[in-house]
Amino acid sequence: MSTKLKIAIQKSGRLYDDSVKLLKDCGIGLKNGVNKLKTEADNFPMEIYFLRDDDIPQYVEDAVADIGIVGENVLFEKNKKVEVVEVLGFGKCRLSVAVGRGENYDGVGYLNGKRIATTYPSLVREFLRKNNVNAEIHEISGSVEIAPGIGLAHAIVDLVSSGSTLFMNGLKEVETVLSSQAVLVQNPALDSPRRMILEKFLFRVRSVKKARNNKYILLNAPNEKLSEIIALLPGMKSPTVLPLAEAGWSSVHSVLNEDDFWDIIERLKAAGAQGILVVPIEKMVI
Ligand code: PRT
Ligand code: ZN
Repeated sequence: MSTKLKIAIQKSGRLYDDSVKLLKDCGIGLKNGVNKLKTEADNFPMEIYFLRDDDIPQYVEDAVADIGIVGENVLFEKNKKVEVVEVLGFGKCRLSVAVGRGENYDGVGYLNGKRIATTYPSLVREFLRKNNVNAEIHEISGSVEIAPGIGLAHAIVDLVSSGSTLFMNGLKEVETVLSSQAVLVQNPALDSPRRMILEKFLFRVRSVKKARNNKYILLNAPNEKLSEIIALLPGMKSPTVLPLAEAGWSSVHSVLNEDDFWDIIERLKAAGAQGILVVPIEKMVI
């Protein structure tokens, strides 16, 4: 049997859809097997294991899986011997300290002598140590946000994305312990056939990430404005300029980064660009 790279992804939950979508965008389709623990890729030497996110760092350390997709929050809490190969840009959240909305929070010193409920004891211990705070950590396994309301703790450390869970429980976010997103991790001791498959996979992941961060833009411009408009467009090399059927006009094609997208669009319009079309890019290979 030829070598396959084993990847662990979350079985169900917040990282599942984005993990499967990433594989799909990399051209890796999953066989619809009846076995829910693992499946094979259709057209790539890869086996996919579906696991609880908390177990993924350990499985990768133990080489049960060669690579895995997991949130940095879980990765740093578990502190296993795995290497981060790529940040993936999804599953973004913050691990934050929250206290009752009515509390007079005046900095980390507030936490001295307090009791903090969390499912992330290691990260909280590290945070308290760095900030010279002496507080009691109370580890619980879930529903951390209700701890202050039932008198179990004065503060909590939990994941936050929109903030609505904290709000609904009468809490306010006061410190960020960690900003987190999903990352691809690997076992540090992959053999060379597996490393080669990982390189192939990573090449695709990076192309997909680039494409997600960029848009293809087409616009029409009067020729006398061309140099001003071209100066606004970074592009991969320089923009493509094609003459339109109407004399004195050209069509300009380029690639724009998501970060400065709106800013550049406004400046293009101001410079005389018309009929601006923006289209998603499926893959971007540089
Ligand atoms: O079953 P399994 O153990 O695999 O799943 P799980 O229940 O432990 O994890 P899951 O699916 O909830 O989250 C998986 C990963 O998604 C986390 O480890 C994070 O890396 C990432 N992630 C991103 C989040 C959130 N955003 C998030 N908002 N994980 C959890 N939350 C929870 C948070 O704990 C709180 O209860 O959502 C609530 C807060 O959300 P807001 O929007 O109200 O602020
Ligand atoms: Zn979990």
